[in-house]
Amino acid sequence: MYGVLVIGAPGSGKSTFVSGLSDMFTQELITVEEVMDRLDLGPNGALKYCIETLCENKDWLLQKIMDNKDTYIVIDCPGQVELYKSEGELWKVIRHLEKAGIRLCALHLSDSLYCNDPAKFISVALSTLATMVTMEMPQVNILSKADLFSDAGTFDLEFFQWLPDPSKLSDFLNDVPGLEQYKKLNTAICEVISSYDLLSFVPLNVQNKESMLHVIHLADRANGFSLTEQGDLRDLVFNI
Ligand SMILES: Nc1nc2c(ncn2[C@@H]2O[C@H](COP(=O)(O)OP(=O)(O)O)[C@@H](O)[C@H]2O)c(=O)[nH]1
Ligand SMILES: [Mg+2]
Repeated sequence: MYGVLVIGAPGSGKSTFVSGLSDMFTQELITVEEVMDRLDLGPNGALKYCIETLCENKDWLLQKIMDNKDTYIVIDCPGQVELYKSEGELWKVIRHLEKAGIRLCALHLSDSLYCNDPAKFISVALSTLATMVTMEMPQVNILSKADLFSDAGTFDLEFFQWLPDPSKLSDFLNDVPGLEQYKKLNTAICEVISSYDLLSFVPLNVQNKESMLHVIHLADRANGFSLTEQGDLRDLVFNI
């Protein structure tokens, strides 16, 4: 079975994207609202409690997924970045599903609004990179709400897609009065991004069918689903 995990900061457009793909919703095990009410917790504490409960019930989740064989799974994840840590509950749930043969990839959404500000974009790039490294699964990075992107800012959208030279962004930061003193730090941060050389982004506008299809196609390639439709991988190799 194949599927995608839709992740990214709150408000980045995860639920909108997921609802464009499917109209099914499962909140059978536990909900944040219920936990907030019953245990008198705030939204973040309740979310942590829910993820811990899900982790304790990962066999239940696996069974639910297996009951729907031949279904493509789309999981709308919470946006709190603290959930995406190595060996954390979500990480354990994903490893559990992978072990059972479910091939997942992550679609990481970031709001393209942040491209208009180099400091914000650097922080988006760092958190995207951190998720790639900690979650240890194929990841497609999306710049959501591309229809709202305006290139009146620093660079056009193409620059952010391939991120050829993040040090260009730190040049902008160094020009901001008061930030000169952080020049070395900014340069070092940008060097982290370029030395990993893992980041690229794909724009997404959920109102545009082609844009949605393009992102789905990339996810299918990342989790291997597209290979199943084209037959055995060895056929592909031998036919070249
Ligand atoms: N213009 C535009 N707005 C979008 C797009 N995707 C999501 N939004 C809006 O962004 C807001 C947050 O989206 P939501 O899906 O709730 O974000 P989530 O917190 O990541 O699940 C909502 O008001 C959506 O209507 C998009 O592609 N274009
Ligand atoms: Mg949401």
